[in-house]
Amino acid sequence: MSNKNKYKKNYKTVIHNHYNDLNDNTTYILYGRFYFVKISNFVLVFLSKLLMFLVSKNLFKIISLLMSGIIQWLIDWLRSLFFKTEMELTLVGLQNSGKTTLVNVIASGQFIEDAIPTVGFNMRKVTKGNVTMKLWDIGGQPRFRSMWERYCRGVNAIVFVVDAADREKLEAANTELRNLLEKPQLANIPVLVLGNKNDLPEALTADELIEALHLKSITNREVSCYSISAKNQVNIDITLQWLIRKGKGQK
Ligand SMILES: Nc1nc2c(ncn2[C@@H]2O[C@H](COP(=O)(O)OP(=O)(O)OP(=O)(O)O)[C@@H](O)[C@H]2O)c(=O)[nH]1
Ligand SMILES: [Mg+2]
Repeated sequence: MSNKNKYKKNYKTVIHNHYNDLNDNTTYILYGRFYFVKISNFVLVFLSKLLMFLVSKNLFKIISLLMSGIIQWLIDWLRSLFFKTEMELTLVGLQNSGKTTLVNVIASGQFIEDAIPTVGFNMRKVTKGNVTMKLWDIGGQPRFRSMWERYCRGVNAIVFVVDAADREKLEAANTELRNLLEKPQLANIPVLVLGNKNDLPEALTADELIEALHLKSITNREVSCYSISAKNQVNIDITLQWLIRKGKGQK
């Protein structure tokens, strides 16, 4: 075979192979696209059918699940808010008025008959629901009264306990309350006056105590007054509600 013929044959073979390659690639690409479109169509149809099935069969379930999830989230959020509520309260008042007894009742619900006079102060942490209260119970004897102001600084509320049945000591209670409230460091701190021992017949009512202690003349802060009995646990619930409201910064 001459060189010319050899060249012609090789040239034909190259051209032929080239077309074959082209055809193979095109077929491959076409089939690839075809399967891709087929598969993706199949997946989409399958998913939409599955969704339709779930929605038609379990629509009520899905909605209730969603609702319960949202409600649970809301409850958790509110609970987390309340758990953060920590407050400090200071109980002051003349000796024998019932401060330590009241703290025991709030903490354990029990009346302890023979409470011993407090020397200095006691501190108790009490948790009620989602509120943690730090209760400073200060001795009421004259030698401890100079401490009252220091322990009342920065608290959420001052609880002034009065023996409502001990009429002879009312004037002294009035003087001590005035002395305390005129301290500039204690300005604006809300005060709850508790007329304790209302289980005794000679005890003053809340209105009588408001009158006797001239509470209506105190206008530069919030003052409330309840008649309670730590012994019989009378009005302890409204006392706690008042205190907890102060912890949450509510009026
Ligand atoms: N009848 C009656 N007695 C009470 C009541 N609360 C307290 N007492 C009595 O009053 C006395 C004095 O109670 P405390 O709790 O020690 O008084 P306090 O204010 O803490 O006294 P100091 O610590 O000295 O300041 C005790 O004998 C108690 O049993 C009450 O509601 N009714
Ligand atoms: Mg005491």
